[in-house]
Amino acid sequence: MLRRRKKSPKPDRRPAAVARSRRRARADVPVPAELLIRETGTGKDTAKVEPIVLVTGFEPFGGERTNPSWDVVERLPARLGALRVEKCRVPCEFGRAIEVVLEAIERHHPSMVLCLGQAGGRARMGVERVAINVDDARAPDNAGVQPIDVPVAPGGPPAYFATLPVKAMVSAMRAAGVPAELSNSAGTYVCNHLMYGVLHFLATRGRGARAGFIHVPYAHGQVLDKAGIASMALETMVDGIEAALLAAAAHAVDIATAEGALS
Ligand code: PCA
Repeated sequence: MLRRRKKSPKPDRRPAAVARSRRRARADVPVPAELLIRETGTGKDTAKVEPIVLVTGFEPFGGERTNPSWDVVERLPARLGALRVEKCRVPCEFGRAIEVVLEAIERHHPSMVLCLGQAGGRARMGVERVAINVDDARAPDNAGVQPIDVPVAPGGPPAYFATLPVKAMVSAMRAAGVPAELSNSAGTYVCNHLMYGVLHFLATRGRGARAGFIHVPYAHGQVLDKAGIASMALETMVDGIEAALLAAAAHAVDIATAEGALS
């Protein structure tokens, strides 16, 4: 039988920081940045700490050896104007893609989230306006899963609009000399799935962070064996994303330019 140890007076097991917190606060000691409420881009009265943007890109899929969405993210600087840039590489897998990005959101507490994905065949940078609540995969994802007509979030709203200023971002990319367009469909594959998942999470538990999605064309190196297919230089895409991020940080409210589509 196990013998009970004699009880000795309880030691103070609180972590040192907690134990110390009994001390009176001193007015001249600054509050550590990580304890301040982060700037959300919406209020004037939030503490002035460096705003953080989380930018994500996907791993290769569909037989490609690279994915320009991640190649662009890798090339972004760690700082952009007043923004601190955090990066996250996302698996091209239904479910797991959302999990990985939500983990990164919990880790970095960004005020903006911009996800990038490859849209092979498109000629311009495409800022997505809307994500819809359906997975309808034309091909299996990188885990071999192929959902057909399954909701991203059962019981969730049919769609979410991007909460970043999509038109200001398109216009800033063009001003930087980068071909860009507003897109009204992110498709029904893993990119739409991720965009919907992130917007759904932020709408329900987001502390005011804004989010959006940009589809990028193939990089030049991907079309060497593909005739008649559009591509863009990675450096041009990087210029575009930098311009889009700065525009997003500068516009709490979107601009009202005519970007509508006829069909
Ligand atoms: N593009 C795919 C998924 C991953 C990516 O980069 C899409 O458009 O859904």
